[in-house]
Amino acid sequence: MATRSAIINVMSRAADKAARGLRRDFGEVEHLQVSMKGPADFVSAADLKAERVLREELRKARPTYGLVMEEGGHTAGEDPNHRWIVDPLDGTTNFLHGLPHFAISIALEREGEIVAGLIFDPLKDEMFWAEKGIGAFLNDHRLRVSSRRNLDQAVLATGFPFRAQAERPTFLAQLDAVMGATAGVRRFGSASLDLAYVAAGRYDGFWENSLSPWDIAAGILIVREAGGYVSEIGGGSDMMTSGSILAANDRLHAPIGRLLRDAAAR
Ligand code: 2AM
Ligand code: CA
Repeated sequence: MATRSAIINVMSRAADKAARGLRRDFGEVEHLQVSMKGPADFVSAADLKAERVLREELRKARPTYGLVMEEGGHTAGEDPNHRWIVDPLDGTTNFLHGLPHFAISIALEREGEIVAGLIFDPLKDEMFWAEKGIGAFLNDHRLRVSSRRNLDQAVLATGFPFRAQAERPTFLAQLDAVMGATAGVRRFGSASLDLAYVAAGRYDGFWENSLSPWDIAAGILIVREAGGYVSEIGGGSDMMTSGSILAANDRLHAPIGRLLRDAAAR
């Protein structure tokens, strides 16, 4: 059994509360598919509602901490050393389409370093969380990345580029290389859960470009605390700024990095 610290309790209570609304709203989405207006406005309202609940809960528990949220931007706190980095609904497109794969992601940054992370999939009731130096957990069980060492047996996750069309040729070259070298590639549409699944050993690795800090802040810590390696695809360590990320088990991180960089250089 894992003993949860005060800060993890704050994060899990906030996530639980926001999840109740998301679960209810997800149940409504399928009825809206047939309405005239369509579900997009409804989902954006659900997203904003979850964000409001998270802001209120986190503020109530730690009134001085700053907040960075996907929809609401940046709120400075009195305490310059602590801030929450929050994605209230990661996997919005899935939610909109009635695909049951999305999560709430909450990270706590202290003096520029992520010290706690939590990713909650409310439909599967899976709460992935980690604290720096303590370990990574799924609900009450400790997590460990996969021990697979052969690339040809590995299953990797990725995300398709959604912003710049210019990123597509490089991505397709990398996808082609990975398809030829591994047992398969998955694209589930929630970067936070992709990272959580690397930590859980479900995926052997994950790479994507152009992500935002709230997509990856919690996941980076959870993968590392589960014994995995995380870097930019190019090998650097500024994932939160560049949005480029490669996470994998300790054995496959280097060979996957080489494969992706070689493909991009071709
Ligand atoms: P979101 O659901 O919170 O938008 C999938 O590739 C990842 O990219 C998801 O974590 C998703 O987070 C993020 N993303 C951001 N903007 C996106 C967009 N316009 N289309 C698809 N995914 C987007
Ligand atoms: Ca997101």
